Amino acid sequence: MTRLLWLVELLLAIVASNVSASNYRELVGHQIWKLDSRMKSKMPSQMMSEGLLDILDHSGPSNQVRVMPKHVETVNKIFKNEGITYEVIIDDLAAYFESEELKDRARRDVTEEQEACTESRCTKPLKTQYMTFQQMEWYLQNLNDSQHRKIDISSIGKSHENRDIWLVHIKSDNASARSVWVEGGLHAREWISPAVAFGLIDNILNNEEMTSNFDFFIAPMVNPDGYEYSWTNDRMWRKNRRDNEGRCDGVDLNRNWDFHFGVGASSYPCSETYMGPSAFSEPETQALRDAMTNRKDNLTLILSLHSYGQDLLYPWGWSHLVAAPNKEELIAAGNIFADGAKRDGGHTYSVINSAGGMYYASGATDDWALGVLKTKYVYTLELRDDGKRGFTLSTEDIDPCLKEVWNGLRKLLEHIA
Ligand code: 0X9
Ligand code: ZN
Repeated sequence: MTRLLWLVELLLAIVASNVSASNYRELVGHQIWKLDSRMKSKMPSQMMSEGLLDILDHSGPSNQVRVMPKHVETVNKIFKNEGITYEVIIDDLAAYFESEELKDRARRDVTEEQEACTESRCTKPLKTQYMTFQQMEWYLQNLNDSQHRKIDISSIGKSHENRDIWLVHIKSDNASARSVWVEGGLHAREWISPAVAFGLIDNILNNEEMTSNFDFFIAPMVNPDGYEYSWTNDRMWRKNRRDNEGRCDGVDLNRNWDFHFGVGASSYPCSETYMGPSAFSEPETQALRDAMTNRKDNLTLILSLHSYGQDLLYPWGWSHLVAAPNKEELIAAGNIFADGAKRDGGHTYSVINSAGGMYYASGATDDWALGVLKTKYVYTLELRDDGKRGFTLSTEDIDPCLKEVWNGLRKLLEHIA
């Protein structure tokens, strides 16, 4: 009898793994817990450093964490001791993602206008689908062939797995123009980030007046290995793909920059926030550092696109006890962005300090850009949503999310100009 049960279980497991899209298979049995928002404990942050759980939204509004099956018991025990209460809102992430994807697909069949991005034709970034890394390169190739006068596309370096990190420069004719830098896709699973970055490139090219005062430097996909891996193997992959020699792979590229390196980051490779063996140990952050440093004298705004939470975060992230030198102006300008974003039915974005919640984090793009490059306006923008779909944001949200960022950015740039 036990043998029969065992056989049935095995068969069920095989069926389950076959129906799982390949990038959900790793997530069988992973749970999402929603912590009681009244609890203000540093314990989850500490547990994340130890690799026991994965905080999904570092700016805090959704209070959700992912727990791997092998850690469920331990995490539950620690929470009990600490008096942290929670609700299991998803008990099998793989099954959940599959059902959401089916719904999305059914909806798309009805509503989707036909978009194309193939090797021979990719004239627009997709808005009703997320683009694969290959489609991103096809689009950039197309852009390079068609828009020579206005743009300059270059590879600023290679990832661990030898993929290019592309930088799109949309040029201004104005010799005294200041520069805007946009970074997309640093965290692999945050697919809305590159989608918005590519949408911004297209919007800027279609609105000539945008370049009358500004040069734009947009690096729309800065963690190509991690992104690819989130398509092929693990939809929740966050880090890059460094081989940590036998231990868990990957470095959190938003903990690897050399400014207060190691404060509020993990030294444990299995943690989602592993900072890496040393500051700037990663080819991806080295490439960004060098390309940004080369242009530092003209940079006036640096925007790092992430998800999720709908927050515009201003530095510092390494400590909330020290205020950024231009904190008041960062808040004032941030509110102008948020007002712009909210127009025409856009969502609400809160302007908050990166380290204001429970989670200090150092070694991020934003702190380095303010602390070392001394760029005046530096933000991390946590895009949609507020936790309902999180990283697997519906493709229905791509266009409205781009619109609100575009409206916000335009207002912000009017203010800066
Ligand atoms: O924790 C992060 O790296 C960012 N949040 S995310 O959920 N996208 O991972 C926020 C970074 C904010 N900046 C600093 N803490 N310096
Ligand atoms: Zn992120």
